[in-house]
This record gives sequence, C-alpha cells and structure tokens, in this order.
Amino acid sequence: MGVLDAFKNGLKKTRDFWASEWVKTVASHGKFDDDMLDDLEEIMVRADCGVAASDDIISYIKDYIKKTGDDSREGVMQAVKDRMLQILGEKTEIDIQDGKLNILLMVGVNGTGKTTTAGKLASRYKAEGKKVIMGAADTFRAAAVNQLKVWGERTETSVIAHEEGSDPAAVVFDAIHAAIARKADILIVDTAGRLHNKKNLMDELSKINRIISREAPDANVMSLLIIDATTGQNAVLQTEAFTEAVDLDYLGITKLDGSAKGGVAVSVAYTAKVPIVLAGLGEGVDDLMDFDPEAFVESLVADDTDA
Ligand SMILES: Nc1nc2c(ncn2[C@@H]2O[C@H](COP(=O)(O)OP(=O)(O)OP(=O)(O)O)[C@@H](O)[C@H]2O)c(=O)[nH]1
Ligand SMILES: [Mg+2]
Repeated sequence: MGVLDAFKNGLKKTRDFWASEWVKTVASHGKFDDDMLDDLEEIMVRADCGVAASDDIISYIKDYIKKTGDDSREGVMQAVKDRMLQILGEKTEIDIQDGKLNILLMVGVNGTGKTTTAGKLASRYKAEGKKVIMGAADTFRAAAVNQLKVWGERTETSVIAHEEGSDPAAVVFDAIHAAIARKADILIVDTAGRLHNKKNLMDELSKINRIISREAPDANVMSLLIIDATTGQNAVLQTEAFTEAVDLDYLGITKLDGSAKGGVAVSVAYTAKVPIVLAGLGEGVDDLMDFDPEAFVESLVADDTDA
C-alpha cells in the first residue's frame, strides 16, 4: 500500500466526518461567504484542529479570497490544505545515524502507545537490517515489562528487563552495556507513563539521561514524545507539559485511526517546537508510518464523500 492510501485508510473516521459535514455545509450555503467560513471553522474545531489553528486557517482563506478574488470551492479547499501544510512543516524523519549507537527514549503519559510504538519501530528497523535492542525501563508494573517482551518475541528483538519495581535507570544502564557489547545500532527505551506528578517524571527522566550521557557519551540520543490522537486537546496539553519538562526531539502521534479527532495533529503542530515524525494508524506491527504532512492533509481534508 502506498503512503497516501495508508493515511487515507488510517484517517478514515476523521475523513468521513469531514467529508459529510463539508458536503452539508456546501449544500446549505452554496457560496463562500462569512457564514460558510464560520461553518468550515466549526468543522475544523470539531475534527480537533484546535481553535487557534482553525482561526489561523480561516484568516488565511479570507486573505486568499481578498487577494485572488477566488472564492470557489476548489480554491478555498486548496487554501485550507496549503495553510495546514505550512503549519505542519516539512516532512522530518527520525535521524538514525550509521556507525554509532542510536538511543530512542519513548516518553509520554499513560496509555498513549509508547510500548506499541517501540515494538513497531523495532520491527521497522530490523527490516532495514539494523541491530535493535529494547530496554524495559517502565518497571512500574510487571505487565508493562511483559508487554514489551511480547513485542520482543514478535519482532525477534532482545529485551533487557529487570523485575517489577526496580530502578528504571539501572535497566537503562544494563541495556546500554548490552547494546554496546552486541554492537547494536539502535536501543529503544520504553519508559513509564504512570508518574504521579511532573517532578517525579522529570526526576526519573533526568536520571535516565544522566546514565545515558555517562555510559554512552557518543550515542545519538533522541527523545520521542508519544501522544494519543483520541485524547484530542489533551494531547496538546501533554505536549506543552513535556516540552517544559524534557528535552524533546520528536513527536509521535498514535491512534489516528481510532476516532474522528485526527485533526489534532494540526493543533499540536501549531504550538509544538519539535516535528511530528510518526503516525500510528492501527494496532498492528505494520501500522506505523513516518508522518507525511502532504499525505496527512490530503487524507484529512476531504470535500467529497467518495474522494
Ligand atoms: N488503534 C490504535 N491503537 C493503538 C495505536 N497505538 C497503540 N494502540 C493501542 O493503545 C493501547 C495502549 O498502548 P500501549 O503501547 O500499551 O501504551 P503505553 O503508552 O505503553 O501505555 P502505558 O505503558 O500503560 O503507559 C494498546 O491497546 C495498543 O494496542 C494506534 O496507532 N492505533
Ligand atoms: Mg507501556
């Protein structure tokens, strides 16, 4: 399946919502006046694009119509897409460097899809011929360690784990030394989302980071915040909170398939300081794509139910 089809399938719920609302709007107004733009803004907000980004897109359209005199349906939809693309920015991929250890720290609140995404990434990198190890630094629950081990078996990736309740930084220490000894290309570290407050979270992640810089000073270390699209505007708040607490490099947005809230990627990108690099489009091992702004926008902004 091509990239565009994968995004179209994954974003089907948001796309169907958008298309049916859009058709209703067009049918009830017919021409692009302020009422119609208000309705378009409401569709965007309901698809979770966020008020600020939706406002911005509407202003962009108004300018476009003023400048060009083009208030046609095609022109306006293209203006929506153009502005969304500007907000989402250039396509960015996780920067895996050859000839050194790459360490990917998976962070994010409870249940967003960190462990699943770690497993999917292991599978992807192995398919590219990389040597991958995973570290089970979510030691809060035995089930969390087991879940990562299941992904390890499924993707034939070694998982370094300690007992439930042990020190996550000690797991990271062992995982780094295993990765160095086995000449791994990539170490994926799954962390806990279950920390009761921001201070705990910061303390734990900074301890992990201290261990990494001490034990693997030459490694290419990247932190990836995983957010869950189905949580809508909460995902935006989480991105803001983690940006304050952690030195983030990338965002991964999961469960884009799970609701009609796929527009949340636009809302997050509007304020985020780091790029969205991954899109989770289902629960299966292959349902992970590099976030592709063009495919995303084409899939989201449907102006026809059978498009
Ligand atoms: N539909 C869908 N489900 C997903 C996706 N990514 C993860 N999930 C599901 O979301 C649920 C939570 O995923 P986990 O990977 O356990 O999340 P986590 O962040 O590790 O959770 P904690 O370890 O509890 O903090 C699981 O049932 C996953 O199968 C996705 O892209 N689409
Ligand atoms: Mg987990």
